[in-house]
Amino acid sequence: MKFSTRAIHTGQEADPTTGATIVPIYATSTYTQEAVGVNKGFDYSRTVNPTRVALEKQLASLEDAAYCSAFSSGMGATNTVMNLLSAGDHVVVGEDLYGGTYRLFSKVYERYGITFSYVDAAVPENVRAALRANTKLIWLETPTNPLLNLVDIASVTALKTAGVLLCVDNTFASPYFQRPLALGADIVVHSTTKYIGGHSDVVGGAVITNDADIAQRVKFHQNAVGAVPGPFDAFLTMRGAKTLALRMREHAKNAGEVARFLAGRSDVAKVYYPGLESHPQYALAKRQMRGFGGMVSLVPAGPVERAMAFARSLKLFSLAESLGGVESLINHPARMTHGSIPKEERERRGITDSLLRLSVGIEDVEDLIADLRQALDTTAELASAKA
Ligand code: P1T
Repeated sequence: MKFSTRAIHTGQEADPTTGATIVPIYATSTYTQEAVGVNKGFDYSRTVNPTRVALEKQLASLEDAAYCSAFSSGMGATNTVMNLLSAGDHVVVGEDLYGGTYRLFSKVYERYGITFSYVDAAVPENVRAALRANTKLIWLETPTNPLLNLVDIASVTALKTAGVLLCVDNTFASPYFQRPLALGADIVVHSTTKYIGGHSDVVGGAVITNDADIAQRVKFHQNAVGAVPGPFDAFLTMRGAKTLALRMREHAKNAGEVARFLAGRSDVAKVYYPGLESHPQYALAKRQMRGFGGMVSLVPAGPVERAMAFARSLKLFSLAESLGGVESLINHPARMTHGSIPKEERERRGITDSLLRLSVGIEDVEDLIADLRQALDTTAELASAKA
């Protein structure tokens, strides 16, 4: 079956007890057993819940994978991948990544005796150079948050040595546009809060793999640690994911038009979008992704005050963290999503105080461009002010 069919049907057979066409919200923490150890495959909802199981089957199928464990947040998913490691292990990390992931690695797992090397993974050779005898994991985002750089997943797969797992955070592309497992990744992580849920009304995460051993270890930790989504969250995420293909096509179409509009403005200093021919990795984006996604970052010309005034002047793009919902958002990475990265480190990576990130929604693109135009025009006099 094709992607859109699987999104709507996989894991979502009619309910065996009632025939309900839509998977019910099984709001139960526990299950009545016939005798000790005799049950219908369900014993306690931290361990297993039918609504969550349906979501897990749906999400696995979207990544063309065999196994999925769902979590209460993207960070819950990331944390569980880190639970597979032990003190003394080393991780190579693509340095352009979500600030919360950096915070988890640097503030939590360093204390547990795990070490990290941050590299510019846009150059795969940098990943190879950072590998050590005790490296157990390579952690990548592509496209990256917030600079929309790409990492060549197949090239990194080719250089990894035995015993090293490759995990790709596929949140920005979504499984509709990119399937890292097919390119050799061992594990895919999602913040399902974003495109998969798609409506900014639920927080969640997923760990997806084709490797039975990894899947079993992730399941063990899902139950042992307990960062599981409740049945209501699983239901909302599953409902959102049914329309992922439709939404992603619109997000990408709108983002492409927004990026081209911004690139044509002389008062916009920089535009980051993998679908622009001027993007340094445009060729890789065309090869590795089936579409360029819905995220666009920009630096308006002028000082920081201009960037801030521009963000405030927008009427349709809400100033908010997160991304991937049907509504457009604008985010200031330096002070919002990436505030946990020290300023010096942030700036070295290119996350300047004037960088803004757009999550381009699926409103009518003419309205979105009109909003961006009026916000640029009304702040134009600040563009020539000295930085
Ligand atoms: O917020 P949560 O569902 O826990 O997901 C964390 C996460 C993981 N990976 C990536 C690539 C992410 O972007 C995020 C969350 N990001 C934001 C909230 C944001 O606005 O960038």
